[in-house]
Amino acid sequence: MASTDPKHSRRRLLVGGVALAAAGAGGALGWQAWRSRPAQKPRIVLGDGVDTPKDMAWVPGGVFLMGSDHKLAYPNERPTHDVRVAGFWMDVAHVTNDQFARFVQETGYVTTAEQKPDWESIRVQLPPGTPRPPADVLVPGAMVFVGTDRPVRLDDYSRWWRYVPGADWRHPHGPDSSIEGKGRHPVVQISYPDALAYAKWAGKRLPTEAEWEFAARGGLEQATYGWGDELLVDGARQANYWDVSERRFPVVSPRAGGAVGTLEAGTFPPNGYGLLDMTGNAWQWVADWYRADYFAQQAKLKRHPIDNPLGPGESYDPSEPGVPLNAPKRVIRGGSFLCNEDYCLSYRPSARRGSDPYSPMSHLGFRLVRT
Ligand SMILES: [Cu+2]
Repeated sequence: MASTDPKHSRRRLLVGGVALAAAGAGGALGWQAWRSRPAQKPRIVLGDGVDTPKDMAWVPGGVFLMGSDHKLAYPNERPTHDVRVAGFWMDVAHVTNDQFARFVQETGYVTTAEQKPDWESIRVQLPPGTPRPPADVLVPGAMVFVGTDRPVRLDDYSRWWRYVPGADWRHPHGPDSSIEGKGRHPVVQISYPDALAYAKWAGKRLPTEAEWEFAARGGLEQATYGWGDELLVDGARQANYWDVSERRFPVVSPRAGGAVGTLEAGTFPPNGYGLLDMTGNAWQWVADWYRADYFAQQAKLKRHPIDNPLGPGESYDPSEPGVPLNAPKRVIRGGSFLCNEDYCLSYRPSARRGSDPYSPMSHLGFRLVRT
């Protein structure tokens, strides 16, 4: 991409700057998401790569209302409760294909998707007593969003998700796909252990769920979206999600517009802390175990705000029939290019889901923090 591309120069300004006043940057570049709440306008502070970490933004921490009681909120986001997080640095964008390639080059790391699946990690996600499948079924691969060629009932995601042998981070949609030209896209097909391995190499860590939500809110208390209460800003989309006004989910026929996927970081404006794609584009692993009722438990605690919560001690998810309630799941946040109003409205800062830590997916990546 030419360096004169406005997306690029915008991004360079972002990561090159040390401290951009949000008002100045917003006005000059047309990012005006915070205009409606001037009192909460945070200052964007970006690492300079000298005294402070490169390509990371400072998230100041503080007390905030975690979760949501909004009409769009799912039960697992309820109720709101006071949480305090300490300040931290956070990656401005998802870890990209280029960055992950450097890690693999230096360490020789082999991701979960590239290895023969481990029966033990599969077994715990299945009803007790499920027989071990024949060995030739357990081949390296990953879950790929394949979509449908016509509208379908949205009650069974196996209509649009498939286990594809040979899918991995270099071939996110299967062996015939590639990441050529996608160096600055989020790396996907990353398991939770893959994210941890990268984090160790990079000297960073996954955010806690509370840190992630504090960061995703961009300084806006209880706004519906990361940029405010309205989906569109001056008629423009603010994130990479599935727009049901353009096409039915999950139809990917050529007539409907063909394949969907991740977009390069910087396609949409940053949030109040200078973070890109905190919602939409690709889901992000966070550190915590997932419990659907965790927020309800937290809200019942006597002392608020709750200081730097680290999540529950084990998983609980009643939302997937056939999967044991306590099957291990980690929290994923932010939603993806697939999220939409008709099926899973997860490009909201409070939206949360549990995901099998050993199951890489074509809509799931990560970003890291440092304290
Ligand atoms: Cu979704």
